Amino acid sequence: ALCGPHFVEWVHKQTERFIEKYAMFTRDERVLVAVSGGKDSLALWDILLALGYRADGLYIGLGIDGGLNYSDESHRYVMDFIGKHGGNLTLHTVDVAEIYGASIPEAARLTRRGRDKPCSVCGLSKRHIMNRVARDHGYDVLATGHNLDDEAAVLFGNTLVWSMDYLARQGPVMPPSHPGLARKAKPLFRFYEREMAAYAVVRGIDYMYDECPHAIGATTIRYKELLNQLEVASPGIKLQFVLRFLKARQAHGLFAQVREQLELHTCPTCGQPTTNDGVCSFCRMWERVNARRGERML
Ligand code: Q46
Ligand code: ZN
Repeated sequence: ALCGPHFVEWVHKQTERFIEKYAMFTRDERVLVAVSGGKDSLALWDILLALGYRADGLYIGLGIDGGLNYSDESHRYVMDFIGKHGGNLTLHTVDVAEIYGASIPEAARLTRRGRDKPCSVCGLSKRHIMNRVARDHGYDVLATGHNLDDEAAVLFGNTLVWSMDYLARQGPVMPPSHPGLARKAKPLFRFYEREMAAYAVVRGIDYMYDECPHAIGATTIRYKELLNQLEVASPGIKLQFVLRFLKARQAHGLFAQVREQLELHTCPTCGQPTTNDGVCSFCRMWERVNARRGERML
């Protein structure tokens, strides 16, 4: 119902309100925005810059092609965004193959973890890299562009199987799980996906329109479709689902015990937190990948 300029103003005001309401970060803190080249992460970076936050970017090159040249194209959109902002934004770029020895699809092929899909190798690696870059460069906060549709779908999935660990941790802002790590924040978690798409269009942000080729058939996408059907019948249901969960958890201390019981150790190889008693899953996986690569080269 708003014209372009008023819609942009509304998005900025709302984001500022969410950042303050959920105590995500302040203007003095340094924020690292994980940018994938998609609409949500680029919109988030754009909004934070417009609001005067100290926001830098992080792009992770996963080496995914899938017939779309997916990773290279995504990177091009990120560079295009930086160019449109005058070229003087700070972007940290991590090329997975260059640093760890194999692209995500290659690593997935070399481990049992990714026999069907590279997503578990990918998720594990992205989480580790985001934590590492934020820690190594002294960022206070790691911000991601998750929107309401993402949050509702993940909550739906976690609720269906009563995944206590995840239900205990899902939220718009999560304190650091370990000394030296950054806080995690999702400033867009109350915006619908279509609102972010509209924001990108109105602001002239070009973005990678295609989903990652490995996202096809993902359970989260099925949950999103289901929730969209529910939303048509009961407008506002997604927002209620997420907000009432957060309220109930806070008011009744739900899952507090699960959070307290979650024992984290420090990985002796990389120093990041892990539930393993020893080397973390990320380091183990890459050790295995590189051992297999070594065997193949012999
Ligand atoms: S990027 Fe990676 Fe996603 Fe592609 S391989 Fe799967 S997890 S679908 S968010
Ligand atoms: Zn480790």
